[in-house]
Amino acid sequence: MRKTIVAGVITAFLASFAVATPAQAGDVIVVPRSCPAGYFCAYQLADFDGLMWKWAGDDSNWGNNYSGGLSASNRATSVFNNGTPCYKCDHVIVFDEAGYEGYLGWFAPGEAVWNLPDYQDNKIEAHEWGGAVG
Ligand SMILES: [Ca+2]
Ligand SMILES: [Ca+2]
Repeated sequence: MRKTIVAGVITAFLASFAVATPAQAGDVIVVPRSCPAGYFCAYQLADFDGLMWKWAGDDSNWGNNYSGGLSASNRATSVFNNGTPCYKCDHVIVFDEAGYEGYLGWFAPGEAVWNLPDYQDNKIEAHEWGGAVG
């Protein structure tokens, strides 16, 4: 009986830990249906929430792309690459500054990041489609 109680406590502890832990590789992320096929979408808040900006092509300056009266520049906290698979043109490369300056990384086709890491969060100001970098 005592062993059963201890096991129950451990299970409860692990369950609470799992809930508090951010999404990890292998977790199922429910990608946003609001992002049309063929588009790269950026969201104002984590978990694909808040305002959304979307692009089918490249954009060297997010400063003139508005949603809800706000430009996309330095506002993306989650992103979804819903691009159509194609050779060396389905990855989204993102930049810290307009004019494709300040490389920040890339997102593979189908990749959905529900909460960008600090070095990308609220920093993206331009993107272009291409192949994987590095
Ligand atoms: Ca633009
Ligand atoms: Ca920036």
